[in-house]
Amino acid sequence: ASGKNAKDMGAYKFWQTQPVPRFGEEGGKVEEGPLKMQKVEDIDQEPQPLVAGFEWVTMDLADDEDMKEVYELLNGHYVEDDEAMFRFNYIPEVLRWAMMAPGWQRKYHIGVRASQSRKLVAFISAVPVNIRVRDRTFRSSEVNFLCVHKKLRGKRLAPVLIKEVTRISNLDGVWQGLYTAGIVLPRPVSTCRYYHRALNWTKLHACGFSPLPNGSKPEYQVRKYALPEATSTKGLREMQDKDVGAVVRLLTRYLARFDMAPQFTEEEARHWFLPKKDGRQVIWSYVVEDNGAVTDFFSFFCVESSIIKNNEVNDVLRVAYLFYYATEAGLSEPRDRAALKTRLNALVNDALVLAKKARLDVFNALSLMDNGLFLGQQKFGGGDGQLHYYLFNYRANHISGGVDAKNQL
Ligand code: NHW
Repeated sequence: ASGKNAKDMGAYKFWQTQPVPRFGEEGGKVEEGPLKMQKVEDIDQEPQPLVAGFEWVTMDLADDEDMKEVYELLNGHYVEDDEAMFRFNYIPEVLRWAMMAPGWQRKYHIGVRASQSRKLVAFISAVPVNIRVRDRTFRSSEVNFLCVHKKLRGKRLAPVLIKEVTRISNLDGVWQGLYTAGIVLPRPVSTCRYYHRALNWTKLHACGFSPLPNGSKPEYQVRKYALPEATSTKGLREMQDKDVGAVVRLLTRYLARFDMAPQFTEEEARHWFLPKKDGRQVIWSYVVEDNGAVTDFFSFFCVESSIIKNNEVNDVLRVAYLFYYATEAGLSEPRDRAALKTRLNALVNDALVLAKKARLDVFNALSLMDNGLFLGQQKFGGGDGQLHYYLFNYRANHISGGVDAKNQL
């Protein structure tokens, strides 16, 4: 997607100067750890100057005016699919959820303004996250919402923004970064494929998201994706504040199965999973309670995508993304895959029912965690998109479980 031969490091004029693993070094096992060691006192106190006519700003997302500017930049210029049919529409509730997570600081909401017009023309952000890679856990900056106004593309502004979020992190003693992207950069630690499950097939078809398969009829598709009115898992209910401790413990045990995962504190779990009561709902989380014990947990969030037609936006798709989940119900031992498969299918089917009730149009999931156990059975179809996971200043052996876990899918 980047239009470059992924093997040719020389083509990455910026990335070849950064502490990231290079292509061509994939083979064999490497010792995992930071690529470059530095000291806070060696880090520049001031940002790199911008070209004439532009200046750095920190945005105040608690301020409605600043939030509106960030929203409008992203709404008009953030990620689109290859055919420019859809573009993410991160509403302020989602932006607050994503960028004001525990430990957030305003200085990580970095903008660039045109000096004369005062217009916000570029942005990058980060929140802190404790990430475990196999048996080592380290603090890192999770970088997101890198965006440059369409009229300023190709002018090497992105590297300047990336260096600035790196500098701010370094001054806080944070030396590692975590980020995902649809494009290939040096060098993914893991790669996942997107899967989609129609909830409202008629709307997905009308906007060009879901083609009518050869030989099929619209009514067959509608019937194929029909869902029950009510959930079926006994003891399933919305997650509440009193569940936070139990959910963190359950999730920590479950995520231990995987080579890379965030480590949630209770405060973080409260933020990421409990629905806020004001504004539009962003996150949905459910638990199964059995005799007073939380045995299962799942969550999904919603991000809208604008439907673009002839450069105009008239409607949005409401897209659910499967978020974290964990289960121990009915498992005689944690690696009991047959029991796990049955349970996850029941839970994810309930998640689909709940997402449909919430009037979401499509449910997305990635080829990660144990998703291979239910994607097929729950009628998810493989999409065109891939998501590459990257670590900055950390050498790690490749993490499978994504697209390369074919036996699961
Ligand atoms: S991925 C979404 C990124 N945003 C979009 O796709 C929005 C639409 N596109 C744009 O706004 C989620 C522009 O096209 C952007 C590039 C701004 C993407 N990640 O300024 P130039 C995230 O937000 C490299 C990293 O001329 P442009 C995660 C590209 O390879 N690098 O391009 C963000 C080239 O370098 P090369 C990317 O089109 C993670 C250089 O930028 C990239 O005007 C950031 C060209 O720059 C991407 N998505 O603007 C890294 N896209 O070496 C964080 C392009 O090939 C690292 N490039 O010559 C960690 C930092 C924290 C460390 C803490 C210690």
